[in-house]
Amino acid sequence: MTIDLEELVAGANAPLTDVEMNRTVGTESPRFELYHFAFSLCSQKVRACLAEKNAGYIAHDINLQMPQLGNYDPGYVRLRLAARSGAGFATGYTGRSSVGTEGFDPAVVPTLVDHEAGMVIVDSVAICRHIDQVTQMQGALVAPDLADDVARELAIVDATPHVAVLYGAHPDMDFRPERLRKGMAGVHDRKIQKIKTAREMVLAEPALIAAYDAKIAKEEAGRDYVATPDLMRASVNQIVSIVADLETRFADQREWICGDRFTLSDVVWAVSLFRLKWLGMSFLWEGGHQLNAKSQPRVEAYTARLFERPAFRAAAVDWPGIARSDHVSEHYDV
Ligand SMILES: N[C@@H](CCC(=O)N[C@@H](CS)C(=O)NCC(=O)O)C(=O)O
Repeated sequence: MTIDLEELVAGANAPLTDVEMNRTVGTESPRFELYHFAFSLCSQKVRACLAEKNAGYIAHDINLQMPQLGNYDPGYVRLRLAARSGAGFATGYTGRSSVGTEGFDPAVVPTLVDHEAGMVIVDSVAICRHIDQVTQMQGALVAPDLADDVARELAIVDATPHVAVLYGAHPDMDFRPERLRKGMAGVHDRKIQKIKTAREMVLAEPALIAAYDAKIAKEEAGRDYVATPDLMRASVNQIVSIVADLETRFADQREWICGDRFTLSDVVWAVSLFRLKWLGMSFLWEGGHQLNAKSQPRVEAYTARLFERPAFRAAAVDWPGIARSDHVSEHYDV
């Protein structure tokens, strides 16, 4: 099927009229348009990658929380469907957001349009890889000799159940910031309501109806998942293990996760570890906690190196509109 990319982009951009929420980063007339959300983990990975590469782009902030349809808007979903690579729709829920394990979600951020290549790209890992390949501004984030190591780390971060610990509470202890805790009550039902509103607008388009129906099924599964104590307990335990394993890979005193060179793996680890700290999970490396006794000092030292990176800070700490958390207050300048 041939697609008219510019028409799809125009359709996605039509409701995005707020100047503050649609701004150009870096060069004028950049080749990329990024549809993202300030707080979204996957968006932060992509923004950090763009910043590491010093690449310009138009940043369309799709506010996932406002009463507007945002990421459920038919124009935006049509754009994402143009990138579908053959992966089936995600309809279940495991607390992760990897396309590899969950399937394709037609109504999430981020989405990248590369005007020069004439492509729509979805999935943060695929987007970062693409940006790295087509931009020459700065050094490669995936050097050929490190490709396997980088891929292994990207897969580990992708398989971390970040979504579970954002939307759901550990049954014995909700360590998340209070504001988030309150905001998440009933969130899946609110999302489903919005998706149904969007679905009503496209009854004559079977491809969109299928996309919205899959998304509704996924959100219903998500609602059940976060209400199941054993699943939530297992998600936290999984993250405890992932961080303990990470510690072992630093046994040889390496500076970055793949050795002495900073790679795309470090970009995504920074975003992941900061999110875990933001949520109140620094006990993962500090230890001495009811949910994790053992400290992981090499991971802690790694977080200090990562969180100081200017590109990371610009994308995931200082980017306007990111909700604040007392758990990371020492990382804010003001
Ligand atoms: N595998 C995708 C996952 C994207 C994803 O789950 N995005 C979340 C934010 S990090 C989202 O847009 N959620 C909004 C929703 O489900 O309504 C990626 O890495 O880009």
